[in-house]
Formats: sequence, C-alpha cells, structure tokens
Amino acid sequence: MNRRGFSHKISLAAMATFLGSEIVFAHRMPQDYLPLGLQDPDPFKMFDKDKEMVVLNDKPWNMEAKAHLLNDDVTPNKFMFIRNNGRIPERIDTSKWSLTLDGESVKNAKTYSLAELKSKFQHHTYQLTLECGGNGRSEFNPPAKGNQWTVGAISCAEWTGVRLRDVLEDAGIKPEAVYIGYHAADTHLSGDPKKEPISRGVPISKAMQDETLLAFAMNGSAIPLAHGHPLRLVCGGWPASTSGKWVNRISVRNKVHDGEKMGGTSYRVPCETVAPGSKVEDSDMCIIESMPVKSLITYPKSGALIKEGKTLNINGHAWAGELEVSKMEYSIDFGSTWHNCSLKKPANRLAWQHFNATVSFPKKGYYEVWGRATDANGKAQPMVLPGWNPKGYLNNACHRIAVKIV
Ligand SMILES: Nc1nc2c(c(=O)[nH]1)N[C@H]1C(S)=C(S)[C@@H](COP(=O)(O)O)O[C@H]1N2
Ligand SMILES: [Mo]
Repeated sequence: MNRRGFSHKISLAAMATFLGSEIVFAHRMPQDYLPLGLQDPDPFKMFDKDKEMVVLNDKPWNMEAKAHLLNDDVTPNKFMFIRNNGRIPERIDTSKWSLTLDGESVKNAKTYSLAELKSKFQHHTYQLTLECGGNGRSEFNPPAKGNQWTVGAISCAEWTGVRLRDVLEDAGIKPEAVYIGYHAADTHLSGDPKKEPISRGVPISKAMQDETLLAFAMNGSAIPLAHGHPLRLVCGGWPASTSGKWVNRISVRNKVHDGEKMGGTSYRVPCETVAPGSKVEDSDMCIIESMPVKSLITYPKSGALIKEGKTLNINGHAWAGELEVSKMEYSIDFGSTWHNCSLKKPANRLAWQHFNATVSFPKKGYYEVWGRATDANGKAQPMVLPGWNPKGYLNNACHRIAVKIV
C-alpha cells in the first residue's frame, strides 16, 4: 500500500477504525500525518483474516491457516490462505475493468468489460479446492527455498462466475490451440512495470472444463481484494498458481504457455523420482497438473485432551485434484492398523469431501490420530513424506494430530 496515498485518502474516523481505537489527541496531530500504528499495516485487519492465521512473508504477503481453522465445509475468507508473488494491485476501478482474449491461437481477439462478461454469459457456482503447489514444503529435507508452508495453503470456497469455455468459444479458438495463459494486474516486487510477477496457464482441455471459471464472486460476495477482485481465473484441483488473480488478459497459445513461472523449476517436479538433494536438469522437470490425494483433520485441534472412557469425534476434508476421494481412514497406532471414516460425496466435482469418525482409545496416554485418503484410482497418501523434489512441491503426507487421554 502506498503510504502517502493512504494518508491523504483516509479520514480521522477511518484511521480510528483501522487502529481499533479513538486517536485521543487527534486535534494535535500534524496534517497528513500517518500514525505509526497504520504505517505497518496490520494484515489481519487489512485482509479481514482471523488472528490465528500465520503470516509467512509480508513482501509479498503470504499467509496460511492452521488445520483446526479449516473446519468449515466451505472456507470463509477469514481462514483462506493468501499467496502472492508480487504486489496486490491498488485503486481498482471495477467499472473500467476489462478482460482481453488474445494470443496466436484466438480467432478473433476481443475485449470484454466486466459488465459485458456478467451479462453476456451464464453464471455458474462451484465449490473449488485450491491448494498451493508448495503446501507442506516445510517438511522436506534437504529443505527447499520458498515459503515454508505447513498444512494451511488449502481452501475450498464457493466461486461464482462465467465459464472460461463460454468466453473462449465466443471469441473462437483455432484448432492448433493447446494452452491458455493468464495475465494479471499485480505488479512485480522490483517495481519494474515490464516484469510480471506470475503468468501461468493450463492446457485447453482444463480450460474447457465446466468448472473452470472466470469468477467475480466468492462465497456469495465480491471477491476479496487479496484473492483476486474483481476477476479471477479458478482452476480447481490444479496447483492454485494456475488460478490467476486480478486477471485482465487471457492468451490462447499454440504451445505450452511460456509466461513467468511456467519454465525452469517453477511449479515443476522431476519427471522421474530422484534421490533427496539431487541436482535435476530443467529438461528433466515436468509441469504439475492435477494435485495429489490429500486430507486434513480439522477437528479437534492438535493437542486435545480427552477424558478417559470418552470417545472422540474427528472430522475434516479430503481431496484428490481431478479425482474423487474414494476412501478415508484413520489410525491411532502410527499407521499399523487403519479404520474407515464416513466420507461424503463432494458438493460438485473438484470440491473437497467431508469426513468424520468416532474414535475410541484403549487407555490413558499419548496418541496420534493419523488420517489417510485414497483416490478413485486406488492411490493413497504416503504415511510420512512423498518423493523429494528440488522446489518442495506436492507434499501430501498423512496429516497427524496429537491427542492425550487423561
Ligand atoms: N495474479 C496472480 N495470481 C495468482 C498469484 C499471484 O501472485 N498473482 N499467486 C498464485 C498462487 S502461487 C497461488 S497458491 C494462488 C493463491 O490464491 P489465494 O491467495 O487466493 O489463496 O493464487 C495464484 N494466482
Ligand atoms: Mo502457489
């Protein structure tokens, strides 16, 4: 946020609101002075996040949830992780926002105003799982550089918008089109206007799915600024980096999109398994597509104390990228034996699925409850860590919580 612009724009009353209390000697405060309490913006207030959310970085802003905060069936904004690669756009004028379709494989390059998009195409609403490719990175050894996400870079909100397919068909795409790439209004941390912080994309087949949206609403309201207001591409089940926020241009490409963070090691894993710590050539790295099967125990909070003789109800969510989750199990003996949880169907394709189970413990003492999901192809989560990769992506290890019977 620009400090100068900020101080000029906000009134004393607004300052008091942001500070959370009255400025007692406000009449003594110099003109255009920005109180210290506002100079280091409080991300919890600025983004309307719960105080228990964890800030991983402030330049750019990155914030994650803790497992127990993600207990809601549909993730509300206050518990939704934030992952930014650049600076959030400022002073967005929704009435002037537009989306341009271009690229070598579009038949008729076109620009739509936001109002046109909303009035011309049918609206659709889906719950969509968005997980950062780097979620779980903090557990890899040797460690990978980047935000040290634990388990909280995952959300499943309800998105409303128009189908990307409908817009692509309106402009027309040439038969040789293979990929789309997004361009957005956020700016590079260096301040260089020619550099984009991120410009990723998906193959045409993913772009054409029913659930791939150009969304203008989240959970029934305008999308919060940090999550892509006023227009966001949402590609559920794929690394969330493909879900471009603040989108203003989509290029239809005749080759794999070559935008920022598409090449090198970005959002790629070794095509073949490698030993931990190996050096992998860029040419041996493959683009991550559908995310792997995973689950999270969101109740109780790790560290719960349970009275001896009482059963414990656990619940959480499971998801598997493009696939459905077919089985959810828990273990209280470090994965030696597993018991079925009751697992619900997803609200729609690409939404996470809720599970619960009633757990009994044989006697007093320390336990861990481990959760393990299996996808429709029979692939289960690894108990501890999946294969190492240089950038620390795709850690879908079983989630574990500690419980004491007292
Ligand atoms: N324009 C733009 N879109 C973006 C990003 C970004 O930095 N800029 N980050 C991506 C990444 S890496 C992730 S994980 C998701 C995070 O979405 P969220 O902040 O709404 O949770 O947005 C993706 N879309
Ligand atoms: Mo991400």
